[in-house]
Amino acid sequence: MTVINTAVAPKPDNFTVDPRIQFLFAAVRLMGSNSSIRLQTGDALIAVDVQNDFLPGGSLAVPEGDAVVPALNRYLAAFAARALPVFATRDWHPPDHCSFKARGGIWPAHCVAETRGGGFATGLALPQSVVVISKAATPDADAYSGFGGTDLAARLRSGGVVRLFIGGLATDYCVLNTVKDALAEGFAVLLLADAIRAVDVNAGDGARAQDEMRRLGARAIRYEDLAP
Ligand code: VGL
Ligand code: ZN
Repeated sequence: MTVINTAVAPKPDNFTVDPRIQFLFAAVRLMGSNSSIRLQTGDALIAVDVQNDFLPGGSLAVPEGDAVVPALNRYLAAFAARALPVFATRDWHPPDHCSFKARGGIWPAHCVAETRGGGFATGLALPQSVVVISKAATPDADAYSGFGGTDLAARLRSGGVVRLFIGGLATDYCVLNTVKDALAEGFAVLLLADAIRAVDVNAGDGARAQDEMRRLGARAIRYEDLAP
């Protein structure tokens, strides 16, 4: 009878990782959750509706809406360093817009064209080359999406853009609808999870919007996920 005393088995010379642990590492890599993102030609940033009326003190203030400004500025610096294109959408309503309460809509008057409330947030570091996309600029049409009634898709395609980094305001309205249209138009979408804020008319609207965007194929990232 042979007795193997495992308690005194010698330590192997070459340390090897348990294959079960190796499998776990491989699975996490395949999930893609920890792979860093390298900015490259074909990428564009879209800053959605970062306008004064959506910031604290504005007529349709988004809670913590001002937090997207420094958050977006980090991404804007990364795009500027690589000379990659930046687009900024804006709600650009006439004074008698159909979405306003005075006309039976659900919102207070906001982002009226050529007013301070419609202006981009002071401190948002948009490059000189930014392409501004104005939307919902006629009395009887509303558009939460930057693609709604604009030439955004055509401009992106003619610029060779295939992947969009999207952040701004508000998660549960214009970001949500811009992301959905971007995916439907065939763009890859990276949702800037640290550079969005929600109106949250109903508690949880922002979280549900994020879930929906991910379910439809957007990947939620944070600035730290960018390769240096
Ligand atoms: C928006 C409400 C009304 C937005 C625009 O930019 O998310 N929200 N108009
Ligand atoms: Zn609006």
